[in-house]
Amino acid sequence: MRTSSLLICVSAALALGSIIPSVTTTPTDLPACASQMDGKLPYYQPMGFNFSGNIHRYYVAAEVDTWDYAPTGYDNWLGVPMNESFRAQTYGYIGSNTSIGTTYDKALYKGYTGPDFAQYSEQPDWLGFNGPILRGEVGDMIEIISSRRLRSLQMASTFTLFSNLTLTTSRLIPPSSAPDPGVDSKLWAYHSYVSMYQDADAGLSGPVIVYNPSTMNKTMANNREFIIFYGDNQESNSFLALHNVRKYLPNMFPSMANETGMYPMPGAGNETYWYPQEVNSPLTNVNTSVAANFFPINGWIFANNPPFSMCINDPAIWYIMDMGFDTHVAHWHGNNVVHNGITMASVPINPGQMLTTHMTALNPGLWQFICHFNTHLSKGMEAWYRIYAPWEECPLVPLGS
Ligand SMILES: [Cu+2]
Repeated sequence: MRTSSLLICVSAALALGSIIPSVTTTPTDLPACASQMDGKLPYYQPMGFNFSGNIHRYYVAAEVDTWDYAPTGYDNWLGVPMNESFRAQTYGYIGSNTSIGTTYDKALYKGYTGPDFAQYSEQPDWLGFNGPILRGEVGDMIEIISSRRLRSLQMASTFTLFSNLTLTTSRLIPPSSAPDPGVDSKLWAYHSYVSMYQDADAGLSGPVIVYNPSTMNKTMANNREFIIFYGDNQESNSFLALHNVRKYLPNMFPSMANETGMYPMPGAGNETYWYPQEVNSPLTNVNTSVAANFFPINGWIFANNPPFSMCINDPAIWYIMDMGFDTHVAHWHGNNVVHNGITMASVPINPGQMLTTHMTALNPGLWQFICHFNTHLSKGMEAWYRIYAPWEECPLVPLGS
C-alpha cells in the first residue's frame, strides 16, 4: 500500500531468544499503538515462562541521523589530524570532491521517553550509534512501540512516496534467555532484518540486557556496564549509499545513481516494510573510494569515543556484540576480563554473537581498547577506556548509590 502518510500499528508477540509468529495487523495510529501497551500477556507463552508481573516499556524509532565516525577530526591514537594520518589516508577516510570522508547519513534506532515520540531517552555517551539499551529480567515482559521514521530516504525524484510503520510488540523473557551460570546478566541484541547486511551497514541495531529475577537494579547499581559494538560499516553497501552521494557529493550523483526509472515497481518487493531497499535494488556505482569501509567501535574510529570510565576497583561488565562480516578479538590494554570463569586478555567474537565479560578495574590509567586483528586496528578499531587512580578524585557517581 502506498500513501503519503501511511501509519500502521502492528501488534506482534515475540519471545526473546526464540521466534514466535506475529499476530494482528491493523491500520491505525500512534495513540492506538500506545493503547496496545496494555500489559496483557501475548496469546502464546513459551514453556517454562512464569510471568513476574513486571513490564518494561520502550519507545524506539528508526530514524535518519547524521553520524561522524571521527568527530574530533583527529586520529587520536597517532595524535594527528585526520588528514595527516597515514591510516586515514590509506583507507579513504579523508573527505574530498570524490570521497565523502567520515560523515554520513545513517539509519539508527533512537529511544524516546514516551509514546508521543517527543523527547529522546537518556543513553550513555559512550553508546554511540547503537540503539537504546533495552533491559528486563527473566519472567518479565517488554512492551515496545517501534516507529519507522525514514521518510527522508526518498531516492528517486520522480517518486515522492514513503510509508511510516509503527509496531507494538510484546516480548516475554523466557528462562531460555537467562544469564549464564554464575552471573546475573547477559547480552542479547535487536537489529533490522529486511536486507540485513545493508541494514547493518546503515546502522539499525541495539542491545538488550537480560538479568536474573530480582537482580536488575542491584546489578546496575553495583557494576559499571558497557556495551561494545564491533561492526564493520561498508558505507558503499549501506542502503543509504546513494542518498549519501547525492547529499554529500552531489556532482558525483549522476554517475553513481544508475537510475532506470523502473523502480520502485508498484506492488513489487516488501514495499510496505522497507521502501529504501527497493529503491536501491538496482546496482549502483558507489564504491569504497567514494564511501569507505569503516571499522568502528560503537561508531567511532581512531579513539574518537568518550572514554568508558571506571573508578579504581570497580567491577565492570563489558557486553560485546558483533554484527557484520568479520570476527573480532576484544582486547583491553592494562586489565584482563573473566569470560565463562576463565581469565582472558583477549576475547574472540563472531558476527551475530553476543558475549558478557567481567572486569575488576585494578590497573589505573587511560587505556586502549581494541580489536586485536591488525587490519581492523589500522582501520580504526580502537577506543579509550579509563580507570581513575586511587590518588585522584573519581568524578563518577559511586557504585552502590
Ligand atoms: Cu576486528
